[in-house]
Amino acid sequence: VFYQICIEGNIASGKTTCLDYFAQTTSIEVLTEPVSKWRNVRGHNILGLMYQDASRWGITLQTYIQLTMLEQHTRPMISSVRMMERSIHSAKYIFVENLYRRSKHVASGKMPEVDYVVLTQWFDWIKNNTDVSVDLIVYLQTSPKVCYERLKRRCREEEKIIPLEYLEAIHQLYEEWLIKQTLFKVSCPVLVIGADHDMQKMIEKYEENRDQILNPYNMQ
Ligand code: DTP
Repeated sequence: VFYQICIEGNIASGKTTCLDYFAQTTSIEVLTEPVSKWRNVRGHNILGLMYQDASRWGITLQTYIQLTMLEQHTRPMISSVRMMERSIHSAKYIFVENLYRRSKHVASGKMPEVDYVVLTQWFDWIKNNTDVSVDLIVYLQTSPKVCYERLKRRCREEEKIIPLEYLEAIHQLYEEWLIKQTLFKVSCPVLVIGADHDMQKMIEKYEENRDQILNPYNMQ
């Protein structure tokens, strides 16, 4: 039996710390988000381009992210448990949705309907014809303000122009998807971990939740 666990949460919610903890203290397979690929597609930084001009580059980035996520989900398992950072599901249900939806938030309503429809048809085809299923979602729940502070501190070049409103919009969608469960169907258990704390406290939380995370069927 294979378990696939996805770590989900806002930008700078601490997913990397979580993945590092499990990579260092267990023998499970840990896949980090292929963000370096998005920053260098034969020399093109499409993540940076998207942050500068979401209307022009949204579809380009999302098409590519969908491909890199599909690669991650369908890669042969090398151990019985695999943990990955985000998923093809959050790429679509959170980030594509945010680009497409019209709201007061920055970067919302920036994707033309036709781009959204084409991406959705690709996504639906992938879901129906390949196995991108997940056994457990671990949701690192943060407040957007805390993420904003962390983002400013880490100073990643592309992210300098991200306003608080963007993190609030992403947060809202995550809450609708995984807590209220009104956005899209969630077909696996969700473990929510409050993640506004410092690193030391977060490690303690991962220790506390370790067995439950590593054996998702415990949750049902
Ligand atoms: P953490 O701080 O939680 O460890 P991170 O290093 O911030 O995680 P992210 O998962 O937030 O890593 O992703 C890195 C960057 O890519 C960040 O600027 C958000 C952006 N990003 C991720 N997925 C998408 C997507 N589908 N569409 C647009 N941008 C995305």
